[in-house]
Amino acid sequence: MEQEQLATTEYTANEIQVLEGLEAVRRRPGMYIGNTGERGLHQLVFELVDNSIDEALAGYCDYIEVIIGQNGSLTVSDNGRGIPVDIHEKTGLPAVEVALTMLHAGGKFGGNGYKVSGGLHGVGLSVVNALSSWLEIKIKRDNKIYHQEYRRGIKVSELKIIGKSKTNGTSVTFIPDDEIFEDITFKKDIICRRLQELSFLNKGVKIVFKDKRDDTEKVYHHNGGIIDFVKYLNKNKTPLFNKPLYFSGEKNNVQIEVAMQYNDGFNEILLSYANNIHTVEGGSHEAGFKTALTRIINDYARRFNILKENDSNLSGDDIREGLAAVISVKVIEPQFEGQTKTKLGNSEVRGLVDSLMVEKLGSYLDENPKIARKIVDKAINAFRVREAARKARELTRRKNALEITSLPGKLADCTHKDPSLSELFLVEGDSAGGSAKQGRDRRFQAILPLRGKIINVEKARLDKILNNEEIRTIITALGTGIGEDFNIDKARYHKIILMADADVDGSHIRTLLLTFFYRYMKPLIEKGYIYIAQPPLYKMSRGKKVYYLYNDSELERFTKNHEGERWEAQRYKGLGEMNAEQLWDTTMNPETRTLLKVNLENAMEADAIFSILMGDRVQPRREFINQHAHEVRNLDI
Ligand code: 0RA
Repeated sequence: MEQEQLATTEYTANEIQVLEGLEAVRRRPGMYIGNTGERGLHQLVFELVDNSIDEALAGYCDYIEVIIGQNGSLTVSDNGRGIPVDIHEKTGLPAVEVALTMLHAGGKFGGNGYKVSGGLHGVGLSVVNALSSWLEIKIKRDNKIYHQEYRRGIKVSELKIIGKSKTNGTSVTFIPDDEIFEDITFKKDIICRRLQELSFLNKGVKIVFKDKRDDTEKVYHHNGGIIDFVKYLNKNKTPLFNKPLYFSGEKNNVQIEVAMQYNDGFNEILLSYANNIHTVEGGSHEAGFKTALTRIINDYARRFNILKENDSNLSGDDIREGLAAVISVKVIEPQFEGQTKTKLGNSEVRGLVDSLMVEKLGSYLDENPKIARKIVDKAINAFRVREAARKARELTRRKNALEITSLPGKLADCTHKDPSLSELFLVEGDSAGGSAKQGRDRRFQAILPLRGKIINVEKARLDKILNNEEIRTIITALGTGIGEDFNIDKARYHKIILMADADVDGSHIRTLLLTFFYRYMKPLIEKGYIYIAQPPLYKMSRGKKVYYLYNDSELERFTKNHEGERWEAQRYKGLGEMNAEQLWDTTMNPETRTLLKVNLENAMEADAIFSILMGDRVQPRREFINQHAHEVRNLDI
């Protein structure tokens, strides 16, 4: 009797613990997945994919399938060992049930855990379960198929055997909870971009994506791993040599991989990853790579007398001009630091990457003197051009000083001088510029109309870029200087708002400006000073009632809600079609407008896309635009 009661109490305690755990996730989803918007929604998918990738890293899985169902569900399947189903001693429940219902369970079952892990370290499954209105799991193991279903994290069936199977694997299908997420529509391009990245980072793993909503399918499979990644980054460029350099090794339990290839352009693309997580803010692995590369190339140039005794050393920037590189490390206990937790902190990694580079790049250069020579010559050329650009810049600066650093005539400045309160609108076209000047609140809003051609910074060097009229006007208006002289403390505005038409030309100008800021004034993006204005696409009016609609889904909703009523619809083709008052009401008034903040991550992610859209080889660009024509409006944000 006593024993029975004890058992009941224990069971209840367990159950309470489960409910409390999942309730915590449901009450504060942001703590577990960041937010409940588009990002958080897709984080659920990535948590599941990470689990399967972990199984692949452990060496038991080489196939992952991600399927968006017709009903908006999402399935992640793999051919790993299958999540264990045996009874977990402490709870008396099947291990898989523990993984699905208890926070911090999963991942490391009985010491069989993985060496390295990204994501939430195995808490992912229970978080996805807690935030799903429905979830089903199928496990193939021990020649059987097991099955269980959940609603909002609570089981609605016991784990049951529903069939036989000769193969092993795990398959999870879920529908995100519409009580939690603002919108539960999965976005194909967000998912595919990450799957492609994972397939580069985990060579040999085949990742298949299927979208049953429109019957499309993509296969990501790279036996070349990050070598293929680098080739992809250079896809529309002209490489200096055919095969990317590739170095890998394991040191002190840290797995290190580096792939790099130069192109004949001037930009640097360096992507670093720790445990499959994109370390946007860099960290010890990136620092080790950069310092080692600079030192090794300088040593080589001196050893072969390409740099003479009196020559100064080549700088890191010179040596990385035209470089596309990917660094991927896998660390047992990664420490992520920095504002966005995307900076690798483990300090020992720096030296490990450095010594791998010395070993491998050092001997590579000795064995491939022709390629070594090309790399050194490229850096020396970069050094000379940089010197010339610096002189040109000094000239411009002196010229500016003579002009008493006067602000550009086209700029309608604001009266406030406090940058933290001031906004600068960069407006496409004179007519919209005119309306913006009339409509603005002149106390804190400045207007700079852009009319001339903005130079494509992807194709030109700094000295040439600085000769472009529009770019110079922008630099002067911002007050920050540029490149090495850039000083964010001198920014005259803390909101810089790009305001362009919602058409092809507008998106072209937006892309050019974003590329320019990204390449030469990156701190503006890092600090969150750059915004994109959101002008309405439609005006609906009926008598005195007026509504502005900002995208097609708003139009769809509006049409549904006002069926049978007679509304007059106007589609705005450009900002110029709005008068000053309308422009203020819809796009400029801080009380009513919406602005899109540009962050480094979306700018970074867009990087390969920037290059494809802006780069110098025309053919891949055409292919890209044809393929993605319908998405291009979103891509340049
Ligand atoms: C722990 C132990 C074992 C497998 C897994 C976890 C596992 C988890 C997931 C999540 C998605 N796919 C997965 N595949 C495997 C296996 C233990 C054993 O068989 O010895």
